[in-house]
Amino acid sequence: MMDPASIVGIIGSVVGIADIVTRSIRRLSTLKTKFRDVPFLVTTLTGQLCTVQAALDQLSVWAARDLTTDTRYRKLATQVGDALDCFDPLIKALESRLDRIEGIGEGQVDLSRKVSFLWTEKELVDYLSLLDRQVNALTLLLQALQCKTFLEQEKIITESDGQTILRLARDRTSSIRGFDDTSCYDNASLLSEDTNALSSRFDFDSILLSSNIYQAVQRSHLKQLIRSKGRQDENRENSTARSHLDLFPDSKPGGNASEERRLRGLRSSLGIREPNTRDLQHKRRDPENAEYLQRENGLRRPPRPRRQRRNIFLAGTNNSGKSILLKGFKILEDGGVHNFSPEERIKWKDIICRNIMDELTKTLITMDEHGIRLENETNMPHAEKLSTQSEGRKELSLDIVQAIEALWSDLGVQRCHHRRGFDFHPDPNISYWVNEIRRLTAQGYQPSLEDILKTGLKTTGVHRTSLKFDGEPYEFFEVGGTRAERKKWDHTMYDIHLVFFLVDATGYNKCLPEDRKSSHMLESCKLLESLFNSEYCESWRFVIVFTHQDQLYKELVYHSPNEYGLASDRGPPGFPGFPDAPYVPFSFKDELDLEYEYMKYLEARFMELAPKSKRAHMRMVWANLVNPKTADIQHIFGVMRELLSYTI
Ligand SMILES: Nc1nc2c(ncn2[C@@H]2O[C@H](COP(=O)(O)OP(=O)(O)O)[C@@H](O)[C@H]2O)c(=O)[nH]1
Ligand SMILES: [Mg+2]
Repeated sequence: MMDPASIVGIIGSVVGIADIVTRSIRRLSTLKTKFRDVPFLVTTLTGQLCTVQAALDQLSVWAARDLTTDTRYRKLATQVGDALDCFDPLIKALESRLDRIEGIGEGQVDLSRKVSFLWTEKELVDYLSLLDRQVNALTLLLQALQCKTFLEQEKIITESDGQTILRLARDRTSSIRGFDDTSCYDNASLLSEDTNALSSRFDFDSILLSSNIYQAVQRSHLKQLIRSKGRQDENRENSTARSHLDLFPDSKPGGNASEERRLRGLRSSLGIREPNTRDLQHKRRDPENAEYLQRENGLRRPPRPRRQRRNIFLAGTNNSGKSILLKGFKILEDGGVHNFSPEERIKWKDIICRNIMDELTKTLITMDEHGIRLENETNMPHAEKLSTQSEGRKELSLDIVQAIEALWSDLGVQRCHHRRGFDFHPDPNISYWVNEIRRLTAQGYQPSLEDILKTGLKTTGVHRTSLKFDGEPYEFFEVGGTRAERKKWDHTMYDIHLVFFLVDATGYNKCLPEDRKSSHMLESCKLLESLFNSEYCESWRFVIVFTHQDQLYKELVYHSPNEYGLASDRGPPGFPGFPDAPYVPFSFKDELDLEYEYMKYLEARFMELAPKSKRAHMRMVWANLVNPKTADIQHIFGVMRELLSYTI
């Protein structure tokens, strides 16, 4: 039984049976080739399995991503988890039946009776019905994963069609278990009475056929069948002889390599696309992977001359994560780790040490301003030392390290840190730094990539960075985000293909450093609006990246985005940052709801800012930019690639 709250578990579990699906297609085709009077339903079953294969192909791209930390996918898992619980036993049931039929010796039974031994025709209809329901749920999951926004995802899942698909998939659990049970081989039929009504009886006919993804998959499957039929007509004679050799692995000597060759031959004769693991790994980077969205959005994709340089602009208010995103891209670049050579990493060491001292000093000043006292009086000399002796230092001496550790464990400092609010927002990564401080001060310390990602450095002016991905050149424009800096943006914006607009998702509770009365979040909204009004906007695609996702839940609990929210007793009343954020009732059922509601709201809010004509060329992504393990940067890169593959 899979973990119902893990999308990774669901995807992993269904993708894990891809091999069985491929094998089953091959074995069913063997049956079809050998017996002319094989029921038509076996062809239908093969077709349905090809659809499954196409869906699994797409899902395996998602399996490569770490989705464990993403609220959207955790929520999705709870919605579709049960419905897909039966997918695995259903496919395995087919395999065990096929094992059984192949286990019967040639002389023991008339070959044509093998097929009916596999299943009676009625049973086959029932099996197809069950498979359809699971495939519907699978397709729905795929569709939901591809959604650009929370709103779209929720719409797909909660609309009555989606609910019906999930309910039908869940309803048949016991029947599926019945198919998995070999004792029912001799039962006449488990469910059906009428096989003639095949094309009209399944719910998927009306529901699934209307979904874009299904239509896309089905179209491709039909094309394959037509191609395959053409080939079969041409080579009917040869094909029978060849298939006999190809499809019965035991009749030919050879190890895995020859088996694989045979499989390839089979797939190609069926018109089934060759699964290629390398291809799958790179699929997210491959513009071809955008086909679903392209079809869905009706976007055009003319042939694009390769190696045309793409200009990317990183926009957003100060501290929204622009520089961190660029660092992530540098790491991702072809041979990217070389962008951070040992010499360069050492340069970051001074910045890291300076940042930690500044952070603690800033906290002490804020405590002073708000009358928050140190809980432990013996820490007073430490505070004194840090305030007076850290000035201008780049290195962390042992006495400063001891002072920082003692102060960080003081309850007064902790209280101030958690009290952070509109006018005081410490570095979100400060607890990481204090915990790691001994490593940072050890002999020969060299900052890791994660250390570098977690280090902020104020940007001024406009910086161009040229990077290459798969040999294609990209030019990134990184800029300072304060109001004064934004005046310098203008002259770089005329030849831009894509704008990354970064928004600190926790910024509803932060002021701007240059104007302590203005909210970071509202400033982001205004800035995005002004970009949409720019004369050059016509040719820009937009990717809105909501950053600091790792901080979001904690922030929401401590400081609700509206005065009636969950933490109104702890957050500042009449909170100025985001006054019309949704009401989050105190008794939310699980912690995800709080975060989910907010994320949904934010997406809708930013989507509204975009002119309707721009929405098809706009994507929204949630990210934790500072943790290289979450693969969020790779995902953002994939989204960028996908958008750039469209002409606007
Ligand atoms: N925890 C966390 N910190 C982040 C994230 N994105 C950015 N930061 C931090 O936010 C600060 C500002 O980031 P930076 O890229 O310099 O912002 P910029 O002014 O837009 O260039 C840095 O201290 C980063 O470490 C994130 O997703 N999670
Ligand atoms: Mg910056």
